[in-house]
Amino acid sequence: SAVTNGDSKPAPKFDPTFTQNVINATGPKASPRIRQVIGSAIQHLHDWARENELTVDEWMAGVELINEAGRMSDDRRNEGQLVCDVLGLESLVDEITYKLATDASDAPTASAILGPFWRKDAPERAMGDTIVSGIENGDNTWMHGQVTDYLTGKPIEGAVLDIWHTAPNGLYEQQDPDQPDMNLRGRFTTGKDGKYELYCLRPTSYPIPFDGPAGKILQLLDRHPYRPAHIHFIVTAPGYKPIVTQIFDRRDKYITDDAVFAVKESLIVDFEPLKGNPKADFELSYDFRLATY
Ligand code: MBD
Ligand code: FE
Repeated sequence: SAVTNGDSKPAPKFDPTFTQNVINATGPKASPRIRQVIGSAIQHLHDWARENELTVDEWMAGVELINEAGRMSDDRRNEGQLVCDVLGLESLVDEITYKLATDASDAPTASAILGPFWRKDAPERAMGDTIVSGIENGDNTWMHGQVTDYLTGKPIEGAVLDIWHTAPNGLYEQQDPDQPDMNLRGRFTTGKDGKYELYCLRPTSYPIPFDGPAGKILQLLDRHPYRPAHIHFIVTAPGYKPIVTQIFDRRDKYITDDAVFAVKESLIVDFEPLKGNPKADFELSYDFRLATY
């Protein structure tokens, strides 16, 4: 019978063997993981199309969106990743990959998504240095803490803290021609005591780029593009599992409404007013706990 979307017509029946034929086309040399993951993706995609009676026009609109994400992407903008972020997919795979990290206080520091704005080769800076340059209107913050082994509590020497965050105008330096190259980024290496200290800004909430496909999805879903104020970190140390994470400002109005669903309770921090330090108006104390392999 004809396929229609009419309310009074019975739901269309589709040939149930079609999807199995597509999956069975997989050849013998496909690796077991590829066979499993892509076979499953085919099954879910087909079920999704059938359940929603997806039309050719709707499917093509999705294809255009994917193509546009590809066209927009370069080494400064990863639109494909941003599309995944607004759909919650990067946060979900983070959770799946790092399920060992829990919110318990004696667990390793929880992970959070990398996001599209990390850059390799951030400048190596001396302990106690600032990552801020050329910004007059920021809330300077003294950030400090210790990197420890989460089981023994022992300080970790030679841990590298790679940090990055946005300027008060809501832009990472690579999005903003007015910021110096590598502004608000740096790498700091701990000494014997595992301690670190640096100067950064108290960040502000900011809208993720919404002039492309990710923004289009937000608009179609009647959603806002804001992320709560956050600072990104990758913490690495010889013999330890690297941690990719972010910390979030408790007082931010988007703390319970992150456009990319990355906030975890143990990653929420308090910026405390700081007196008597000419270099900063806020203090932030945060420790990182790493697990061995
Ligand atoms: C960001 O700044 C970010 O950190 C993530 C995860 C996604 C989009 C923009
Ligand atoms: Fe970010």
